[in-house]
Amino acid sequence: MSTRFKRTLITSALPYANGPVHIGHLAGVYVPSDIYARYLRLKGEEVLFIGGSDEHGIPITLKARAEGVTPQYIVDRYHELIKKSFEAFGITFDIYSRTTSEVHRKVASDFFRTLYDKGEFTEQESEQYYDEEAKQFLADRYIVGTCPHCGNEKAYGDQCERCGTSLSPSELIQPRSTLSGSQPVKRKTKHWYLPLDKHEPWLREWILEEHKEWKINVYGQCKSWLDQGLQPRAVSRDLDWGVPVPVEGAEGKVLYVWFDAPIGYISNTKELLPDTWEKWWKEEDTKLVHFIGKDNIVFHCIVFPAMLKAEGSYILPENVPANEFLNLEGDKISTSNNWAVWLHEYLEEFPGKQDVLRYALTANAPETKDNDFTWKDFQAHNNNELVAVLGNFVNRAMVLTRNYFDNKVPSLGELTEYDRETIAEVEKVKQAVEHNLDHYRFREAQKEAMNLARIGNKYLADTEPWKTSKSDMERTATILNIALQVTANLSIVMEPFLPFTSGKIRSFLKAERFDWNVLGSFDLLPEGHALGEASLLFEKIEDDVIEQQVQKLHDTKKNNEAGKQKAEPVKENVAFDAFEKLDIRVGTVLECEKVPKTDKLLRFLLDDGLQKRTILSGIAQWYPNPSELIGKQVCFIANLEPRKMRGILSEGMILSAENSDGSLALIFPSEDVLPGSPVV
Ligand code: B3M
Ligand code: ZN
Repeated sequence: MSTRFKRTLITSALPYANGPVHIGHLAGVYVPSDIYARYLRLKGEEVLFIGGSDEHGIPITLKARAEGVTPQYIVDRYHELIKKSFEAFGITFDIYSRTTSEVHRKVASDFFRTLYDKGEFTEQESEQYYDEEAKQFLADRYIVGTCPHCGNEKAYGDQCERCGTSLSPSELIQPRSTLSGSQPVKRKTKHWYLPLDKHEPWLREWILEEHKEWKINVYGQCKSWLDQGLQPRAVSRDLDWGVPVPVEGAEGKVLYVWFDAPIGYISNTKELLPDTWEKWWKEEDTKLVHFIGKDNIVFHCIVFPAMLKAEGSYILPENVPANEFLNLEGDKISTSNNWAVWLHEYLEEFPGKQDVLRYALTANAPETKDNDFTWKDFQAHNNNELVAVLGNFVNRAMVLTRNYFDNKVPSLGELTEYDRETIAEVEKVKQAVEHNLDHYRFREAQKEAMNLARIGNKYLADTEPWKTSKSDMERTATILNIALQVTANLSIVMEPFLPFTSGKIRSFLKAERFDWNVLGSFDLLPEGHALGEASLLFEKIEDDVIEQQVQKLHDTKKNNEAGKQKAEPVKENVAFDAFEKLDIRVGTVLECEKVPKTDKLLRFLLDDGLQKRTILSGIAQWYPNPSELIGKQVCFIANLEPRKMRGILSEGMILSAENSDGSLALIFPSEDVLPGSPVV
């Protein structure tokens, strides 16, 4: 650590509590931040590692709506699940809290108020879509309509998922609210903005000049944002889920989720250390490091620093080592398509194998470009590296010592030239690992750590203690002493990467945890020290296990696609005569047109076999050219109590089939029949 800093505050992105966490989260953010925290702690440095769930924002309200439950119910469920998964993978947060906590509400609210009182916000009125039926403003995700680029009728107000174009709601053709289905109207609303344009000059200097050492992907993204010119950003929203805007006249408005979420790092620190949290956030000798994924770069490098600067008493991040994305078997990980390896499922299916996943993810970490996780690759890392190199070496050192030296550390005799070379190589590992970890190159660091096991393996293969034991026990003792010291070194160097394995090695050696500083030493285990019981560190993963996982992935995706179309449960049985009471018939469409001043209603005039009958049907949005229906035959309920809608008497109901997305399709008989024919 350079002399400027006395302590390190590590934060890792707060995952949205709207679903479980998957390998992409682990690879991109939580494993690297945990490696870093463990490494610094082992070095004896003062470290704080902050995590938590992000429990506000639209995706959570959408999920709640889809399930018919409250947002609180959703976040309670996923916060617990996420927290447990992280614990199981050995992510050593000092605190894992949540943005619905009381502390957070207050810290975020006060933060806003401070900026407000200092005049750091601008106020702007803008027009936003409003749903008059649901009586609320609509977030972009709550509006769907036809994509102006590809014609997809289910494009969202912020993006078309078919062609990938970013949209604004006003670009959608025939926009409709997902809350009520009605056409939203524009309404004026007032919001508070953080004038990023005002902050641009110092941000340019701070990032582009003073932080040229940031990872190239991070620096590049910041530069491109800055070069495009920063715009004021709204920090409030019209929504009923979030931290209320603490200003008079702001009823119905909450802090924008990206305003309150990063403050979550501060509130979680405060929750953990109510008396001393400020030294972590406000003293210049704290090194603040944010671990995030690439989609969060602008918020952590530009928006949050601008908020901190505007507040005035906070330090700025020293580094933001953002990762790119991890794909899965060649495709983008997707929660909604269930194309993911979920951590809670992995834990059930591969009990005790947390380190294997940690290892495979770090070996393949998307540090400088997007990377792909494949199960084959996972198997190869396990079988060819963990089993064949690390596990094999430790096992040989242990078993040979048990066989030849009664499970006690044998004495070190005279060293050969080759022994000295080996020792020199081991000594170099520390520096190589440190150099990479200090530069947030976790993948390279792990490779260097693994190199230690390779050195050990090669040493045993070259010195062949099983042969020397036949003639020269003194030489054999030296060889195994060296091998055991390498094993002890492995327990140190692997601790940040493979904490469970490292603990096991220590238990084999009956050793306490060593400090990082002694890494590279050859006097870690004293002569005569009695060793513990050893077992295999890793086991081979067979092809069928891997094939099953790949199959499962494809199956769940398929089921999921089918699931989207899944039918409603069948209603309660009714007696036959209840059915017979309904008079369902076929009628021929004589006229069909949209009811003026409505969005949904079509007026049908049917020939019902006896007379002409008017029926209104709320299917206009799916039949944009109603006149094309003239001449078609439709099914209708003839004896439904007539009712008046929009001043027109509707005499019955026309039958349509409803799709899972709520769209409706008329039902036609498969061939023409006489008007008035009963449906039986
Ligand atoms: N919840 C977005 C994400 O999970 C967001 C991160 C917040 S970090 C303050 O990608
Ligand atoms: Zn499109």
